[in-house]
Order: sequence, then C-alpha cells, then structure tokens
Amino acid sequence: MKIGIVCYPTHGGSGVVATELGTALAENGHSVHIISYAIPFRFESFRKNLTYHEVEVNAYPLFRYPPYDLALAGTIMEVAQQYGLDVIHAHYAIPHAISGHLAREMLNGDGKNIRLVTTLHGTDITIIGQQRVFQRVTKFGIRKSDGVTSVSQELKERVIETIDCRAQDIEVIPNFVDTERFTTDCCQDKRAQMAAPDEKIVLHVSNFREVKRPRDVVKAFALAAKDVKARLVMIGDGPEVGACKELARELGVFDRVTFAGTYDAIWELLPQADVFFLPSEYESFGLSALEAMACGVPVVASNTGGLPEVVADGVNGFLHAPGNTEAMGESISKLLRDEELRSKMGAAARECATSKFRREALLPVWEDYYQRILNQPAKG
Ligand code: GMT
Repeated sequence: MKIGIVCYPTHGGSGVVATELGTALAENGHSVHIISYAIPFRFESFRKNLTYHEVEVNAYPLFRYPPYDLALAGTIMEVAQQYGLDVIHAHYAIPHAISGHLAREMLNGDGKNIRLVTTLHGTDITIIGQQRVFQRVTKFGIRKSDGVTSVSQELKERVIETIDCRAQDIEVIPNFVDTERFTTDCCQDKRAQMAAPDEKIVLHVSNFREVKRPRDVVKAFALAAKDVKARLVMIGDGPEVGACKELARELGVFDRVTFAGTYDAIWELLPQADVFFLPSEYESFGLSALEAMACGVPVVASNTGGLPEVVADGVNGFLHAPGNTEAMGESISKLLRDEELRSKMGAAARECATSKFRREALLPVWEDYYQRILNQPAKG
C-alpha cells in the first residue's frame, strides 16, 4: 500500500504514534510518506520505503496568520498525485483531517479512490474539539473520513457523545510500543547520571501543559520523599515548568528534583526509573505510561480517560482520582519502600506491554483496517 501520514512533529503522543506506525509500515514493505511542517522527532531519515515531505508555509505581509491548513492540503495533494497514494492517514483531527479531505477534493477525479483515515488522539476532541469555533469543523472532518479510529474505548465513547456519530463508525486501535527498543535493561550507565546510588528514581515525562497536572507531580513526590530517599526526574518542557520549580522550592524538595528539559531517546532513561508518574487530568491513552511499562517500570497515574485500559490498578501500577496527590504520594512511597512489590509490578508491567500492546501484534491490525477501508466505496 502507499500511505501518506499527516502528523504534528512535536514532542507529543500523536506525532510519536504516527511516526512509529509509518516506520513499522515501511519496514513491512509499504511505501510511506510522512507529511508535516518539520521532521517529527522520532523520524529517522534514510530508511527504506520512508520519505518525509515538508509543508512549506510562506510568510506574506497580508497574512497575519499564514494559512498552514491550505499549504498542508496543497502538499498532501502533490504527494498523493506524485506517488499515487491509496490512503491519507490524518493523525489528529484539526487541521489534518480537513486538509486531507480538501486535498482529495482538489484531486477531482484523480482523488476518487484515495481513502481518508483519521485517528483521534484525545485533545483534538476533549480540548480543541470543544472550542465553539472548532466543534463543527471537527465533526465535518470526522464525517468526511472514510475511516475513523480512536486510541482507546473511552475516547470512542466520548466521541460518540460529543460528535454525534455511530459506534460502528469508530474503530478502537490502541497505540503500540516497540518492545525491542523499550526494554528493561537498556543503558544502565545512565542511572548513575540521574541519581545517587542510594536514591530511588521517580520519573515524569510530559509537555508540562495544565492537562498533565505537573504540579501534582511535585506535590505527591514531596509527600513520598518524606518516607524514602528519592529523586524526581522531570523530563520535558512546557508552560508549567516554572510553576513546578517554584512549588518544589516552596515544598522544600528543590534539591531532590531534576528538571532535565526534553530528551528524545527516552528509552534510555525509562528503565532506570523505579516508578513512572503520570497524574494527568485526562489522557486518552497515556503512551508515555505504556513506554515506561515496556521498560518494566510500574506506573502511578490517574484513573482518567483511557489510562485504566493501559494500566491495571494493583497489578502493574496504582490509579487514583486526578488531583488526589495524597493517595498518589502514598502509592509512590509504597512502591519505593517495597522492593519485592516494585519488582513484581514492574515485571507485570512489561508483561502487559508485550502481550497487549506489542508493535508486531498491532501492525497487522492497521494493515487489515486500511484494507477494509480500501474495499469500501470512497466517501469523497
Ligand atoms: O498528551 C499530550 O499532550 C499530547 C497528545 C497529542 O495529541 O500528541 O497526546 C495524546 O495522544 C497520545 C497518543 O495517542 C495519547 O497517548 C495521550 O494520552 C493523548 N493526550 C491526551 O489525551 C491529553
């Protein structure tokens, strides 16, 4: 198959999922074209069957806001025409589904057979899709797609509620993890750089937006750190970093928190952690938690969105209501103090990642899905 994948290039789950899927499809012999405004951070150049196409948006004095959506539609159309794409796969509804639809329309007769698949990742429905100005645009993009997938059952239910579409129109295909890259024993030399030998490591990875509740990371850690010698390693960057530093100072734990900024090869750091912590207000899935689990790290997270579909409470981690930092702190402390429990839950986490979310198991699911969509008449 010839597949065009449209995604955001930034450090965020949807871009990671899109790039990893594209890479896996290319390895399996499909011709894959990734379309974005910059190279996605997990994209590796010079791989067989995998090409990157940059969307160029030119500034012009008349444009206060350069029309990215149109530049994207033009680029998708060119790529579709030049390489004879079978499928345009838009990751994130706004604007990718709309630009994909427009590209197909612009191809007139030539575009008739191209199928548009849209994968909903969460905030495109829960945050952007709720903004009045975008609500109907999101609905339109979903209705015009030949296939719509959602990364969790919970997100699917939300979409049905808010977008008013039929259950049979949305396929749940969970995110996957490369369990050969995300392993339990990678890069053990990193541990000594992350913490002192007698310090346990609590790791948080996010884009530090409010929806991640990063201040709760600091609050809960401060509680757990009363009982046990530990270090909190915060990976990522975003609007709440300053507030987190401030809070760490206020709570007297600043010297026990490392704010490391962004780090691309996260599979090198995850196996060094004793606990992975994700207390988000909402996660449609929680890919970072799954990546930690693949590295044999138990997760403490919120019981929100699709997280309970990934983390099994009491088996490979602990889940609590968003904002319940006391309970989260207790769970972290429990795991850090009880090595037997930590290692049992860590092994269960790896087992869950490999049995339910392994890349090799989910790739054929995607291939079958594309094929099914291609066998149906195009919507156009
Ligand atoms: O979580 C983010 O801020 C990034 C966001 C994105 O759109 O890139 O992630 C969403 O998609 C990921 C991949 O499907 C999911 O694992 C995340 O849970 C989801 N984030 C939210 O729902 C907040």
